[in-house]
Amino acid sequence: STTERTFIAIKPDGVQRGLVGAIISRFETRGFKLVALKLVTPGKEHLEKHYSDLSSKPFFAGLVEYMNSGPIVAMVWEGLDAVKTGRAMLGATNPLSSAPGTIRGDYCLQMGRNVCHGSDSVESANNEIALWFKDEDLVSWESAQKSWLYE
Ligand code: YYY
Ligand code: MG
Repeated sequence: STTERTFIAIKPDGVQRGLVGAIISRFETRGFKLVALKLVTPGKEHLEKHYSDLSSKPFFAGLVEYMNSGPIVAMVWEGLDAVKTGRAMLGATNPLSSAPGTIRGDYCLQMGRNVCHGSDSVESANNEIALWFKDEDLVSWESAQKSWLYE
């Protein structure tokens, strides 16, 4: 649906490496509509919740430490098939397997420094959006591009 929403986050390495503009630009120019955006350091507990399904993995502690190492740009993007398309734009989890032209395939090398997060299903998108944003932070607006993006 054209109103599907996904949660996209630029991780601390993406912010530190000056990739905020480039990553936002990809979602903007693809045609997705920005619904919410903030720069945050949400803390360890919040990040453990965000990755709670990975809590038993050996890399979990390192992952949370990395995510807690600096500011994160948290965003909600809306548009046709936003979750699956967002994942395709990110590329594979391991940047060495990400195709050139994807965010991870263009901007990073190692799994533990893969610059960007994107929801992996509509259900997890809804959970992540609710974890990172209050309802009133989600802005309702109509893009002037709508009729040029959708028939
Ligand atoms: O959704 P995605 O970020 O592509 O991968 P997940 O399986 O959800 O893992 C989240 C995060 O954990 C991943 O972006 C890097 C890190 N990670 C890791 O460091 N080592 C692994 N073997 C798997 C994932
Ligand atoms: Mg994931």
